[in-house]
Amino acid sequence: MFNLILFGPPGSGKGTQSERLISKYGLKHLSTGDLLRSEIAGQTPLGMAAKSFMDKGQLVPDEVVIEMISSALDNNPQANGFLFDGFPRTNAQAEALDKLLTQKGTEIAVVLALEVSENELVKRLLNRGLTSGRSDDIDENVIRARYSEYQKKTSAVADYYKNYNKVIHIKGEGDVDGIFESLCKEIDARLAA
Ligand code: B4P
Repeated sequence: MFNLILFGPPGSGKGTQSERLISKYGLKHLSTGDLLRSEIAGQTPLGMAAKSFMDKGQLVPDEVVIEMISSALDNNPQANGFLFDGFPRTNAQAEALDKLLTQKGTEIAVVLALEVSENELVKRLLNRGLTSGRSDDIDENVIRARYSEYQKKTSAVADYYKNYNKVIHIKGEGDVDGIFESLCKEIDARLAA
């Protein structure tokens, strides 16, 4: 089983690159953002609780997303491996993920961290907001709040995995194909090892 984390600030290209990576490597895509948005669309109690955080650009409480990921892992026993997109976003989530994977006799192979400047992130997300219908992409203040949450709570997750020598930094600016090639090079090297 090959498990990877696609890491980076909001708007860094995690969702965009995940789509291509799952299709090339046959991994199961687990995006906490997508899972939360589908709960919101279904107007479930979990979705309604999550929406109030997401609309302000804040992270949803750890216990909610950890429970969602735990169920998703249990519901996919046949997967060849998982691509975690937008998870973990706090050290508590990273520790919980390690435990869940250990219980299944597997682990994270690599964390690929996309690097993009704040101004470029804001530009991309405002641009996506023109068509995505996502309420958290329309207001620049909410986008900046998401970036600030990333700096306060999420960037430390890279240090958590650095302790295990699992983090590779990838330049996330430039054309989507070139970034995809850089990601594939790192994955292929680990699959061949
Ligand atoms: P997510 O759904 O994870 O959203 P994101 O970080 O904004 O998106 P992503 O990074 O995938 O976007 P992409 O770059 O592909 O999270 C939304 C919210 O959910 C969070 O704020 C939080 O409230 C909550 N949440 C989710 N997971 C959570 C967790 N684990 N714990 C707590 N809360 C959680 O796309 C951005 C745009 O850039 C697109 O328009 C794309 O076309 C464009 N783009 C991509 N690559 C490009 C490139 N190379 N050049 C130019 N544009 C590019």
